[in-house]
Amino acid sequence: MNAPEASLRARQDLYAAMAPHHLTPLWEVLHALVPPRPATPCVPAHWRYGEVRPFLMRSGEVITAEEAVRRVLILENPALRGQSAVTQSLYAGLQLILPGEVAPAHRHTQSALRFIVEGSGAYTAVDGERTTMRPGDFIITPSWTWHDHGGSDDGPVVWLDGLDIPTIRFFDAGFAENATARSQQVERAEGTSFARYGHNMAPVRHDAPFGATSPIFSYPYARSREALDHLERHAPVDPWDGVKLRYVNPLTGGWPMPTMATFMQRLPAGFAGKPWRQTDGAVYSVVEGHGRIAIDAGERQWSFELAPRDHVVVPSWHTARLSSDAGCVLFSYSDRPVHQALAIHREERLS
Ligand code: GTQ
Repeated sequence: MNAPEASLRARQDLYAAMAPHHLTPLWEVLHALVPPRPATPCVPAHWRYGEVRPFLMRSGEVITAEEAVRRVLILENPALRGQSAVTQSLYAGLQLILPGEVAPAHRHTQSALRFIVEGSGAYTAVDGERTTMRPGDFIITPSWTWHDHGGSDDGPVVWLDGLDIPTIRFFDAGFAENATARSQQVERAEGTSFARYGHNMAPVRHDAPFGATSPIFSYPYARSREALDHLERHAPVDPWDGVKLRYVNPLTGGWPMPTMATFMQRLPAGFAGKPWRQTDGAVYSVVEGHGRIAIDAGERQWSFELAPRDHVVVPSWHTARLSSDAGCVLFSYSDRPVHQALAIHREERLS
């Protein structure tokens, strides 16, 4: 519908007159504001570990963990450069700690997950307890808990940092504080949280020590892998996901963190998955083996060959399909708990 020239001019005059009053007409932007389907500015992206690792190691030569506070290379969505975001709501980075180094204690309202990518024997401390890092472990730093990280005698340790930084920024709810001591005091033996909460049991008179966040702060890879192996051999394989489990908060059965969902899945050898799409954008970390993810956004397609320690982001409502010739294991996280809390989560399994 084309309005006559004169009324178009009248409209432009009106918009120009109201602009200094911080007013703007809805009808000029309505379809972009309320799109028929998610129209994310994010794009799929793949970070090959072979390409990223040399930059991480060079970072280790030019700055210490102490100077950097956190020596991290941020995985930025190519369409969101400068925003420190891998999707509109999630942050991802690869953190390096070298032998003898300490990343000093601080706390913040942003929640963090650590997924160990390379090396063993570094530790992270949360609320007076340390946990030793091993590849494939999923570790939680709950909102507003003191945390510091320390290096391993055995060599460099690299982990994926998944934080809800853009979500907290969106809500303008970020607070942070540095501790006076470099490292926090150890107050409990390593493994205490796991003994209390990690065996399908809980203390008789327990409280939830971290509120909405799981009281388990390290979910060891050996346990997750054992479960996936058993299910691959003895239970039906899902045509979309292969064998996929979600991590849980044992006190609630819900997600381990209020803002981020975490998953681990095994694609059996010869797996050729069916396509799906979901509103929660997700970040994948390849734990073991090789595979492929094909992503389709209608007008554009991507296909990424996955190798161990690679990272991939799949934005909202992009159709994705997983496959593997020889089998592989994938860890992933997304903002699904927020979608579910807002009752807007959607997922479609396609054929
Ligand atoms: O380890 O506390 O990648 O505060 C970004 C911000 C890691 C951390 C990041 C952080 C941390």
